[in-house]
Amino acid sequence: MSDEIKSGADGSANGNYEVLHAKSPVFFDQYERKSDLQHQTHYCPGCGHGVAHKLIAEAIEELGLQDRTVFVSPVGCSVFAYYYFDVGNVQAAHGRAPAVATGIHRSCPEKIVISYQGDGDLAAIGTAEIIHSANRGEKIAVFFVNNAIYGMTGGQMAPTTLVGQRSTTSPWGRRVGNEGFPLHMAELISTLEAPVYVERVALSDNKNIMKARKAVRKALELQRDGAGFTFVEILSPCPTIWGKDPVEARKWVGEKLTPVFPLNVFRDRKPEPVVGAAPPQRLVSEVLEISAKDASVSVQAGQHAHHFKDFTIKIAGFGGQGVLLLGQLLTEMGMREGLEVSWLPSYGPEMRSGSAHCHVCLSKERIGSPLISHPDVLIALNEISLRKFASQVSPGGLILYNRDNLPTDFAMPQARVICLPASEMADKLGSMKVANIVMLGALLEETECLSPETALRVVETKIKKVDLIEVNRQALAVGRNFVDNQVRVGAVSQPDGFAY
Ligand SMILES: Cc1ncc(C[n+]2csc(CCOP(=O)(O)OP(=O)(O)O)c2C)c(N)n1
Ligand code: SF4
Repeated sequence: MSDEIKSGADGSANGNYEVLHAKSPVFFDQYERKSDLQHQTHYCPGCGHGVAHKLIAEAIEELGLQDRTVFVSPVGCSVFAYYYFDVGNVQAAHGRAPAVATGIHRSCPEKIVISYQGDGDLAAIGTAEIIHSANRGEKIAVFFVNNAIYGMTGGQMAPTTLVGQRSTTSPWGRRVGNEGFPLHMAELISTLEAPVYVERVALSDNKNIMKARKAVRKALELQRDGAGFTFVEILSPCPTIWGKDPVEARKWVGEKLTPVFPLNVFRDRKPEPVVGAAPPQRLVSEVLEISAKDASVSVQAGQHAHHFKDFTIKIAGFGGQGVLLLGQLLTEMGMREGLEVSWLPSYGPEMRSGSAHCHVCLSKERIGSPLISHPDVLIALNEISLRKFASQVSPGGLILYNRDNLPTDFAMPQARVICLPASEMADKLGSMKVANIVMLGALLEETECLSPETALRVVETKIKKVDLIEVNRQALAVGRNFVDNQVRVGAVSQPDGFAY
């Protein structure tokens, strides 16, 4: 990708003029996240997304906002905006970009947060999110790329599809009696009180692209000034799905889309002073209930030697066995010991009795994905989980199984197995509920992945009922002792570990 092309036969400026094509530094030099063709975008020729991206990148650059910008990309053809923009990037679930942007801006108010969305994303699945974020006056810039169709999925009807326009889901053309009228999002948003700036522009010709450029810049300027919610609707060509060449498609924006979606500044005003107090901002340590006392323990616990770069644990059982809670305890312990952590729960609609599992990563480095294919440890709280997940455990990994023995017909996996009747042990302590804490004790004793002192502290913070704290302490100790005794005594040792 060359930054500069000089005119003239000899390759240098010919004295009359010099043509410069500069790539905004807000775009990456090379699109390394793409597997091939890393010098070009994934968009079709003539697609409006590329132009909209360029206008946004230029405005970010001109306003000097690159280091402060977080770009929330949608689901749709622009799902991969993070391939291109060298800013903070988050990719939101379909339609949820304004909600994600809200969270980002509220927790990092100094950031310039962009929600970039197509018409299927914003005006169909995400109608609630856009209306409510606009109504709350969130300080985010929304760029709404309206190409009157679902591009990415092959041309289904969008809320903005024109009356009579054919799509794969309206093959005879959109009929008002059946599919209703096109939604005019800019007009809708401008009926709300909070938004400060709402404009519709079109990528139909150079003159209108220059107007779009100004609108994009203005929206970002207002974000820089902390003014409030800004919304720019960009009528945009989708040559591929419309079945037109890029030139025809651009013309179609001007001739067909613009009459239905008139270009206008619908709102441009100073924000009203906010009535009522802003919601209280609480410290993260307060929200997590980490007191000064806990913080001092976490410094001590931070001295625990972690004999791993990363350590992954899968916990599985029935809902109600404390599967998810055990995962949360481990991640909180990891956090307090200064590790990167992630916790990914998975459970059915049932609150109790259905199967549940969660993935926990503890790492000294940033975690790429919270999903674990081959855990170092499986904690199987029931037989179904053992049968389902044992084969996933990394060779040389560990399985903690909540029974005296493995099922007789169970093929030994390539992992060490410790069978401990955690539920029975918990029952003897007076509460079946602490079987998960017995397992935690066994895990800590066997792997030394985290410090038992941190475990105690976290359990004490999490358990609200004072009379339950003692039984949890005992459960932790019982789990640790079980492993300790077995190892010391040598128990029934098997060639591939100790299963008994
Ligand atoms: C929850 C969910 N529902 C549906 C889909 C399928 N889906 C992916 S993109 C898309 C529509 C995208 O259209 P639009 O927002 O107009 O963006 P464009 O591709 O035209 O830029 C749909 C329905 C999905 N990925 N997730
Ligand atoms: S399908 Fe349409 S919106 Fe998607 S990249 Fe191609 S031209 Fe752009």
